[in-house]
Amino acid sequence: MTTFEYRKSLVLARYESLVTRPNAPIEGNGVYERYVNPVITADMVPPTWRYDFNPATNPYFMERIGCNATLNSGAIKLGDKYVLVVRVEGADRKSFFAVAESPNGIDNFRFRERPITMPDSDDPATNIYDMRLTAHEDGWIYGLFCVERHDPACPGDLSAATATCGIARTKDLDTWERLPDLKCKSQQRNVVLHPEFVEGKYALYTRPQDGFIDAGSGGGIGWALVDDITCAELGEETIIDARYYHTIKEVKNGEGPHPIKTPKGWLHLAHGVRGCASGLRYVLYLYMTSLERPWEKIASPGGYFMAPVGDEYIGDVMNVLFTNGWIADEDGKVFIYYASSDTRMHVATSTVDRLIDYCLNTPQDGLTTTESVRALNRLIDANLSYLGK
Ligand code: BGC
Ligand code: BMA
Repeated sequence: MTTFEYRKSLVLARYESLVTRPNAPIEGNGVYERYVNPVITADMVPPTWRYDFNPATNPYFMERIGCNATLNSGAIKLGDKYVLVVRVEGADRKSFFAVAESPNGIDNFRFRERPITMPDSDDPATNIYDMRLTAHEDGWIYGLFCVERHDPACPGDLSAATATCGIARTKDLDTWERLPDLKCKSQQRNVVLHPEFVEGKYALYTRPQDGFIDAGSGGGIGWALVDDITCAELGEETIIDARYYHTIKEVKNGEGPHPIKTPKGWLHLAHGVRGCASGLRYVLYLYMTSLERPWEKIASPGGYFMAPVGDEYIGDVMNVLFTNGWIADEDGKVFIYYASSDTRMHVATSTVDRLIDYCLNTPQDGLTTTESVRALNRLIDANLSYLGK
């Protein structure tokens, strides 16, 4: 057997066993279940994207185009398929979007034949990433994502960049109509389209920020109405979920995917960031807003909902969980898709009922040690009296 034949069969066999590997839940804290395996890793990118399959031009069956990571994915249910629009990052640090589909939401994710060719806007980007998908009541599926460019105001600084919200829409996730980027005063990463019209307008969750990295004076997750999504311009932004000193969202926070509509209110999933000696720590949290007034917070469970554990700590950007996709099934099951350390995709499952229970019955962050101990003692008192001790 030639090197080519040997290596080709090895690579294909490894790929096949990875994409068909069954997944299984791990019993956890009762709020959600993690799973034994990640759902998508860089090794699950199709071999035809990485290898030249012609023995004449690739006698060693060497990899030609490396894939570095599969991370922050948008999610949507299409028919009976669980679909992710994955942020795939090449070895060259450029991210692109690619659709991966699974029959059950927890394993057997397979990429479509090609990645998405996203049309450029008038001002081409260097990098695009972190798409939030919204099947809007106007009939389109929207993808809002971060568009990164070198900052033209700082020609001498190679790391100076700008973050803007890119907007595109589709019916099938293959062909996209690119709309103009969101016009606004501040930089924007983490912009999310609400699925319903509000007061006849498109509604956006935003995250105003002073610079490319710093949220600075940007107070948290914002809310804004937009008249026309085909030339979207941000007017007034109201902060609906503020950052606080000495909490999990001291430095930054951002909406994850669009909220899930439940009988008790809109259920939101977001990320919070704090700084520490080893860098930034990204965790996930939940909150709820009113059904009629999605900009009004009605529940704010304290602390994080999910933080990295075990291998999730390790990756390109350590100590990071990030999410921009979840799927709520008709029967109330919820699939939470999250990336660990900017490297791989995982799923966690729960139900709408359990997540609401979590939101309504987890004590709010009292913002001081004294309040935290008070909350603990309330639980202990209730337990001691219930248990008759
Ligand atoms: C990276 C993002 C990151 C951002 C801010 C970008 O260059 O691609 O993953 O969130 O910088 O750190
Ligand atoms: C950001 C996000 C993500 C990323 C995270 C950690 O600001 O927008 O792209 O997962 O940082 O690097």
